[in-house]
Amino acid sequence: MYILYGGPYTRAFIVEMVMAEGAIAHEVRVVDIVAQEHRSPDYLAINPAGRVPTLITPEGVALYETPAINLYLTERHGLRELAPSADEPERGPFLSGLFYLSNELEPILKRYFYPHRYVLRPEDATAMSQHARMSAAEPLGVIELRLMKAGPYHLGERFSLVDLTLAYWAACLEPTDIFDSCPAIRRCVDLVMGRPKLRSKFAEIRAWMQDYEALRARDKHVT
Ligand SMILES: N[C@@H](CCC(=O)N[C@@H](CS)C(=O)NCC(=O)O)C(=O)O
Repeated sequence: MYILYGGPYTRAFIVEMVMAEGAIAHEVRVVDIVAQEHRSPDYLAINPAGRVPTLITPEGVALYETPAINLYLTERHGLRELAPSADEPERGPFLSGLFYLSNELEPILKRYFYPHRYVLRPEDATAMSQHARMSAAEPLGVIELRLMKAGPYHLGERFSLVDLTLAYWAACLEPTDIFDSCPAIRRCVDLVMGRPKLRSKFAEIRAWMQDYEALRARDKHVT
């Protein structure tokens, strides 16, 4: 049985959605990042990076880095619908799309959600968050162009893990107007959010994002 260290406010939900799509049995152990549980000695012994998620395989190996965990699961469980295999022509664009999200978009979102970590003076945190919000427009613009050209999904008519990952970030950013000028992204995300196996997961994300925004309004230094 897999053990997924994750829970609310974290991208462990992307892994949970892969598990849901593939009907993969697993146990979730909640790591409350607001309560700093990801920095506890017990959790650091499992993942010294102090980041969530961590997946423990049935063999007891600890895996980290969300796209790596997801690729591992899709390959191990033959989830061809989520990830084209190496002999399919879509494999290259699939990997490019997935790595683009993790290398270009996600670091900017770190600055958006945790601005206090990137400034020398606490009073600059709001400006850092606003700057990150503006910077996100660049990679989102690239994704928008790709989807306009080849959509509705990253791989045309074929849904994949890239779209699921994008939809997770879209759900986290829903309280902002960031997608107002990205109709192709909106369309892709709406299609993903409407998938029967994922609907309830996105409802959960929306609910905890409301709590998270309320926490951030009270304390900009959440985590
Ligand atoms: N590159 C890692 C990043 C993991 C990550 O930053 N997770 C967030 C939750 S979404 C986290 O652990 N935040 C707590 C912190 O940064 O202190 C991945 O893709 O899994």
